Amino acid sequence: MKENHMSSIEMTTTFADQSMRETAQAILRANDRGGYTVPSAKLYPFQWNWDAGITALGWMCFDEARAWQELDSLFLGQWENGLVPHIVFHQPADSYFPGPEQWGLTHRTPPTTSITQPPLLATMVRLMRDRAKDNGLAKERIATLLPKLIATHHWWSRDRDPENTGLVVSYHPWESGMDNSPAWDVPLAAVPPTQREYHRRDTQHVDAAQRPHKTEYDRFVYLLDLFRDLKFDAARIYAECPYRVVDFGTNAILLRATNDLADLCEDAGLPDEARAQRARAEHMRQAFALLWNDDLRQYVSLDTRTGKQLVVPAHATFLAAYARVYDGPSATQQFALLERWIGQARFSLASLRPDDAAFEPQRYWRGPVWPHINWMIAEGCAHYGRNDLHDRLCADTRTLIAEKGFYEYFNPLTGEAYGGAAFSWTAAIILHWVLES
Ligand code: 9WN
Repeated sequence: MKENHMSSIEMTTTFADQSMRETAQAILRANDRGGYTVPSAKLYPFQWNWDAGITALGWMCFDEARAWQELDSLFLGQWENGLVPHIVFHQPADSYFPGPEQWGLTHRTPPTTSITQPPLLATMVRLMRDRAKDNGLAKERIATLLPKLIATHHWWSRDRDPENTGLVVSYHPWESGMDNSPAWDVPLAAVPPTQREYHRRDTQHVDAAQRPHKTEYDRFVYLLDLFRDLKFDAARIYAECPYRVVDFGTNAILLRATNDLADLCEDAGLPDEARAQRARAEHMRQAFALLWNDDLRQYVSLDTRTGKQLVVPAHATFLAAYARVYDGPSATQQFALLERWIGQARFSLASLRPDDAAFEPQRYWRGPVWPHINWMIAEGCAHYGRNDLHDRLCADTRTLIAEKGFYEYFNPLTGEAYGGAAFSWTAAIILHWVLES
């Protein structure tokens, strides 16, 4: 008689997976504020742009209607010019600085910030479409979302690349989503510190050693006041903002999203728009040559105020795989670099190369492992046939979260968990990626 017995190892894995799945779903439900998800209850009590995109992927694994709603909620904050803000303040909360009253935009409904975040939404929509079981619902939701996505991409080209260089600029480190990366140290030093008093809230929730320094916050605040003083005028900000950086991560994410948007447009019977997006993607891809650094043998960001590259070994370089920019030889060389980087810490992937002098394994974007970036880089590795690297990133992500909890980021040397607990995109990454791999 043939029986379908699981081995004890398989059973343990299955139970562990089941419990991770249940925890991840429970976190998303607990962070749901009625149509949008907060990244972490106290630390980040509003809806964030790129968090929403990744969190929607997580919802998609068990509640498709709710997943689409996440994006609909985010787009309630979209500006008339196409900008999708970095935070949408759907409801008040006093546990975060800078809250809605700080940005000069409380007249908007809902209030928002005046900056944006890495533009991954078109890619998320495409992945959601590919995963959808309810194809009718997906088609209907995409029909509503598509004009909004197109408007965002036009805004990026028009407002953030007014000289048509093929590369878009960021005006605030928060726009990179990698807020205090050592890559921003030099351009941020050119920003004057604010002279006004302000009261940070993040260090009430998280140990200050895991967060940016006051010198950085003084400049973060100066910049947000500047945007309000310049009346959010794109041309004036381009001309006057002291911080104007081509962030490699943002550009790689935008390149990928532009190609995904073109595919969505083709599907929707918009061939002219699809063609325009593909042409833009090709223009971007060619411009990436300016971001290659021969000493580090990796991609870096560029300070457009000085024309100088920001020569810092940040892990954003590996988003080039997610953006599909490698040819054969560069893929081989970059994956060899990735292997060496992985070899320098117990858990991958450190956000800064661990042998760099600026490496701090506990401080935010200056060393720690971030689960959602692991997924994006691993996705790129798998695309180029490097399933070994994909699997290593995935296994480390699983171990860190299984052993330490659903935290915001982790120490690559010790595995210690940091930042916000019960974190939404960490839960989403477990559902969308780790449990599916
Ligand atoms: C500022 C919400 C956001 C993420 C960013 C992450 C952190 C905010 C902060 O949290 O940034 O936007 O106050 O530190 O750096 O990537 O989107 O999770």
